[in-house]
Amino acid sequence: MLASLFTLVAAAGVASAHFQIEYPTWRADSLTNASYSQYVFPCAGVPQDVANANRTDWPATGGSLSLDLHHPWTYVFINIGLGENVTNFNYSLTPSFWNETGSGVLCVPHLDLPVGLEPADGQKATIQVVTLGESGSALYNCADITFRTGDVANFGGANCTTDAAVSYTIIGEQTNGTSSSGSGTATTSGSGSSATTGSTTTGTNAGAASGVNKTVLMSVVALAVAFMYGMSA
Ligand SMILES: [Cu+2]
Repeated sequence: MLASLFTLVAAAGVASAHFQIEYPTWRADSLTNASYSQYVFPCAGVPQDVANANRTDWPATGGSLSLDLHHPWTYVFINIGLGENVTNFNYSLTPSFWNETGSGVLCVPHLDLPVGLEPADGQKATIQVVTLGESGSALYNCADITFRTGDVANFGGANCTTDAAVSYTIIGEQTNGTSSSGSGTATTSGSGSSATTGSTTTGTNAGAASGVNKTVLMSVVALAVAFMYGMSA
């Protein structure tokens, strides 16, 4: 039983499902085009000057992000780089990364920009989404944007909904200097219900007592359960 479970986990690592950036619209479809691979850093092998590339106006104070995730769980990192042809994604929109569970749409109504990043109107940039699975191999996708200080068609509110099966927690930064490892905290969670309220969850760490080890353990259990269902379906 254990052996077959590990076989299934290994098979999931090479599945072609991967993920999609729904909003802002990704540079190009990296799922169905055989010449792209989401394993390729930094943008799935989609060149910046690809024909018919998408570029979306996005608020200069930060905006919303919608992902369609196809794996049972993943860790999510979101970075941003300035310019028209970005090679250095040196700003992080997830100073504490996300531990996401469930296959489906995850929409976050508002992502804060890092302190000190105050882009001018018309500043071009690229958002890079990195997801990481159990094997440590990462998947990449990019969405090109233009920052706008004025009105931007707001994707939040009713358009920003998260599937009921999808949720995430933010892995808290370690603040206790006396322990060297294993004492990070997962404190803030997002879900289908909270994602529609427009509340901001990025970067808040309340210092709850539950540890990372418990979070990881629960992910493993959830994964096992997901595969059990898959095997019986
Ligand atoms: Cu995949």
